[in-house]
Amino acid sequence: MANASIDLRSDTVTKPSAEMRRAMAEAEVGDDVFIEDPTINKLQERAAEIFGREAGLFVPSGSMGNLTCILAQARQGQEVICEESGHVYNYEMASMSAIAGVLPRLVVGEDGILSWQSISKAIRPKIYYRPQTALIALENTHNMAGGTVYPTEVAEEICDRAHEAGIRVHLDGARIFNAATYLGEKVADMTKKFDSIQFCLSKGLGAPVGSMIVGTREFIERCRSIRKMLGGGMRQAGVLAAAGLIALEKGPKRLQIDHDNAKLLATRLAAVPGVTLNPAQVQTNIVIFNLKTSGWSSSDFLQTLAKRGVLGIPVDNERVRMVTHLDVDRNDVEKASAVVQEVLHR
Ligand code: TLP
Repeated sequence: MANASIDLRSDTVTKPSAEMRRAMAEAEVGDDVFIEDPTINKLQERAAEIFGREAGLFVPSGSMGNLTCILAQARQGQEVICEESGHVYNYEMASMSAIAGVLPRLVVGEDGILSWQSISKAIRPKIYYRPQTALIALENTHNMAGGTVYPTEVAEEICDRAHEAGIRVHLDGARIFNAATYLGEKVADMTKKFDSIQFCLSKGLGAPVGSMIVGTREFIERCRSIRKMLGGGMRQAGVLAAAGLIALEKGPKRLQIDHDNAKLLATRLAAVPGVTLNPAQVQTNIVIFNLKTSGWSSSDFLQTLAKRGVLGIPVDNERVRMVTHLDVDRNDVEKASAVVQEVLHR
């Protein structure tokens, strides 16, 4: 599998560039638990600056970033509102309940996008014998809805109204730069009302490892203790931050290429009988299509595809996800689409 030539399973599969590897080898390092790694410090300052926040914190993964923010903002027995197909609920090993002791309260979004109207119905009344809503977690872009983007005014309304109700709002912004590219807006402007933000360096931006949390200095100091509690206090992690800095500076500038490739992939796939997909709904770098009318299950289809050197992942028994990234180009997308056509119509 790993030798397949066109890997569309995720934008996490990218390999660090030669420039990143050089920077990693040459990185100035120190012990980050003593807050003495200059490269980590620089990455954290730069992330905070880009998001217009006081401080940032490097964490090993997006999952740890989300959990850290939940632990910092919700107590055991409280509720966290999240979208039904959201990552934090479906793909993070139930950490919010297993570790943070909170109850996820699910709301169904339209293409993954929640509104204040849908959220407000799930907010608990302030009665002492009912669990209390502490936090709302939004995901932008929304992964399993196919990389969909929150209009900034929708996210802002949720933040404003939540704050009026005494509820905090977390952003799982694993792919927030993809959302920014789609909207043509700055991440600082799009996210200014959120209480906490987690974004990934290791997805479309191309770093081998790592995510960032940004927020107020006080919030980040709290997160630093929680990160240590979770086992995420790292030592000479500047070797990772060196790649992260390049990802942060250069990654966002090329995301439009991934979006164009995803659109092309979607257009080609939509033309294949047996594939149900509306290319107009593809906003960023994630393409999800349905095979129901082809008679194939997603797992049989993907196994057959893998034998021909194209990889995707199943969303469920009928749906398949393919993600474009910096290690695939237009030509790869054309080839992958041709292989899909071939497999479905042998
Ligand atoms: N997503 C991965 C898989 O876990 C599905 C992927 O291939 O897309 N938030 C969102 C929205 C994510 O998509 C992911 C990873 C995470 C958080 C977690 O990041 P990591 O993998 O660094 O823990």
